[in-house]
Amino acid sequence: MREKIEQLLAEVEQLAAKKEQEIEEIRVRLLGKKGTITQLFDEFRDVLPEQKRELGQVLNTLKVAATKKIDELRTILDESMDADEPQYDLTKPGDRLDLGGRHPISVTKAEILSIFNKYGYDLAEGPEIEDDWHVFGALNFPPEHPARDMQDTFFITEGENPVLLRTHTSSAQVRAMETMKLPIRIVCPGRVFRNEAISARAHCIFHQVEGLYIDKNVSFADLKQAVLLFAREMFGEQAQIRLRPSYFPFTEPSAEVDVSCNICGGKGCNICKGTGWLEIMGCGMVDPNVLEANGIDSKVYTGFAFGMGVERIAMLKWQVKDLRHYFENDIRFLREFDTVV
Ligand code: 2U9
Repeated sequence: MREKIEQLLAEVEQLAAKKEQEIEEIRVRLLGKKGTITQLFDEFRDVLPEQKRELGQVLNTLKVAATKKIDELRTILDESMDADEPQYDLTKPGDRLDLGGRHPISVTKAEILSIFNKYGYDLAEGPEIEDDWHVFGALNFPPEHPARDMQDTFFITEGENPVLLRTHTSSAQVRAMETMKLPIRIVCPGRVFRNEAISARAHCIFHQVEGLYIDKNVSFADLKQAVLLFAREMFGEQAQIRLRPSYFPFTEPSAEVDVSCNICGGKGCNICKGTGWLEIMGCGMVDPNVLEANGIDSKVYTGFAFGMGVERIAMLKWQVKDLRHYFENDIRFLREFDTVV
């Protein structure tokens, strides 16, 4: 045993290592549970009592020497690492990558567009910065209409035909009427701007999708069918709709569309405020004044139009109670949706 201890002492003296992994291997080989030195301590139990004192001393010397050597090797390695290039531990697990995902408003907008695309609607887009004619004039807004007021609209310039931020995507539909040949069947998505106080139900910036269909013999029944098909694709096969009379300058007759509440199935709950119905959009037959203002003969052509707020549709679909969540981009909120990885 003594010979073995002396041999190991000499070996310990010569130990060298270039990597942390090599040092760890040395430690395990000598001092680990089944290490050579640990085994010598096991064998020491069977040594004759008269040899115990002397052998015990050298065995302890060996253990101390090995421990000291391993510490030394670590210090040398640490110092060399500080001086050299940074060392990389390729065995370390990688950092978690937070991949981005699509915002729930983008997902909802894409879903709305894909439904109408399936029914033959083309995509049409227009500028966010517009003039008075495309936002109001061509859409039958009388000069004294409140939307033309500074209180309701963000104006960039003043004067005869002011420059302003569009308050609806109808302006993009006006531009489409200027350039496209009839019949027209389009959907216009985009951001719109209204001079409103921000609350749980309103924001000064929001997203709309509007639709327009102009052809010969387009009727209110066609409009009702288009709205019903959309409601069923968006809210489920069981969805019912109802139309309530309304007023917009650009449509006559006009209606607000409600869908049967997808939470209580129409029985009445706190989401639908006990009514069984949720308002999803507005619609109507394009006012003949609008057709004429855009060079379309209203005796030959008729059309329907509809408009919806994307945030509102997304709130109803996912039961989000406060619109402001969509603008704050809190990752905890966004992760609630399947759209963020
Ligand atoms: C043209 C002619 C008519 C678009 C329409 C609505 C009804 C409507 C609102 C829904 C909620 C706006 O986002 S909201 O506040 N919109 O109710 N929009 S019909 O009518 C048009 C568009 C273009 C040439």
